[in-house]
Amino acid sequence: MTLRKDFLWGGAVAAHQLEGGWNAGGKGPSVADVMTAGRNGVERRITDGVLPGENYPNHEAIDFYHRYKEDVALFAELGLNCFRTSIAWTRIFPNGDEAEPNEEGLQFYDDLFDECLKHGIEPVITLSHFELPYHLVTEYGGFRNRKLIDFFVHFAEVVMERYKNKVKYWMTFNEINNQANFMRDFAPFTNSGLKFPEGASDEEREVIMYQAAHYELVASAKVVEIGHKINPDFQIGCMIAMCPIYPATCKPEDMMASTVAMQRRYWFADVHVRGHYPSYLTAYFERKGFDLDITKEDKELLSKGKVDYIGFSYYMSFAIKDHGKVPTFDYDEDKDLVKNEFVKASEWGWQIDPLGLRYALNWFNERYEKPLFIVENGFGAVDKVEEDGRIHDPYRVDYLKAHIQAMKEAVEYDGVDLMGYTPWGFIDLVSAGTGEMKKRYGFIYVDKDNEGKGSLDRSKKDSFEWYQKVINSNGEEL
Ligand code: BGP
Repeated sequence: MTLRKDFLWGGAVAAHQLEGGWNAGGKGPSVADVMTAGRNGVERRITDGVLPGENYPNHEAIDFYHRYKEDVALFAELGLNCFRTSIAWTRIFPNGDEAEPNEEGLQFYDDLFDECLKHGIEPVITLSHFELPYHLVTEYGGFRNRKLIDFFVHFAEVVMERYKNKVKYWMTFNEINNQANFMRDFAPFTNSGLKFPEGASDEEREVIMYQAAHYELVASAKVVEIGHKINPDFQIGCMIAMCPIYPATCKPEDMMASTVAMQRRYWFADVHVRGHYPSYLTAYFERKGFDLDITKEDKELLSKGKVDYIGFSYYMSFAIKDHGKVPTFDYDEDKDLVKNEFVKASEWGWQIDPLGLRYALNWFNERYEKPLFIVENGFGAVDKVEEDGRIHDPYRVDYLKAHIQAMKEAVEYDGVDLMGYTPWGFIDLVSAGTGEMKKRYGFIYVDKDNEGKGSLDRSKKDSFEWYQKVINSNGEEL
């Protein structure tokens, strides 16, 4: 069995990581706009508003906001038939809680989607990709507040109605499950906008996180339901960050630790897909005595708003060892995750494991029997412009080739129903984790360094022609 004839070959980005124009066209500040660049091992910081003299890499990013026409032409030359991006919530609702949308923001995405469609490129849209309006954090405390459900649903309804004839594929919250691993004061990888009270215990943080996650899941379910009414052809998915967690050895305790660790990270998908909380999580809430605001109406909404497909990112796998106690949700991931000696890692310590992608596809397929969509995969590396003025990036091609091979095996041998593949950051952009430009994923080089200097000119890396060939042959030629 080969890949579907209508396989979605694309590339993935997020508005805040490439658009720039952070206050253009009536846009308000998002969480990403008040986040500094991390450098040399220093983590990114979320500041209280935009402070003079600080470096905010997302403000200009790669200036896609002003250059999208030329860029989309390049995407077409690359051969993409789809383009995954997000709609910056703050372009449409600058503060997030307004009743009326900002027409200039809506127009920008109309123009962008028209440009894509003109070139035969289908937009695939994430509604929230780590870019919550900053006002919703300062005024409401982010998604720990139930009011955020209505704000998000209103935003989603406005854009789904507006683009109902231009966009068919949607995803609600990018990597919704990341928040289970970012219960620190610093949370660049979530959509929740949570600030934890100083000195909060682990348990207090957990309660805040579970509550926020619940409101997001309810908001997502509502959007699925409303979206299907707006256009019954809509395909609305969730988006899960998938890093399989293998047992470090075949010791039974390691195996059980792996099972529980997988539950702790991936229960979000259970709710999105099955429309209810899994027993292992309700048992945990009961055991802990967590008093969460989960109403009967919420449960009904969850059961009505099941997703059509599962979108997920895959970059790496982990391994876990037994920690001498009965494995439960409150294990310490930082201590219990161990290096996997069978795989190599990137410069940023991300373990490279192509077979893990086949494993992940099988895990989702066995558990849910739903169409799957790999909406992020890629290799962050430092690129060097060689004397001939080009970037030769065989390391990137090697990584992607091996992953596409594994994905094809999952289709051919395991019968997985796979909709498409959109490698992450196919045009260089600002790294979400570090805020740097030097961690690059692209087939298209953008001339901008870590200090923000450069012409912003675009050029092709060797991987550009390679991916072109892959798409042209529908994955036959790698
Ligand atoms: C995912 C995010 C993306 C992207 C990617 C790579 O978690 O959905 O936004 O940035 O990771 O991460 P980084 O930019 O830190 O290399």
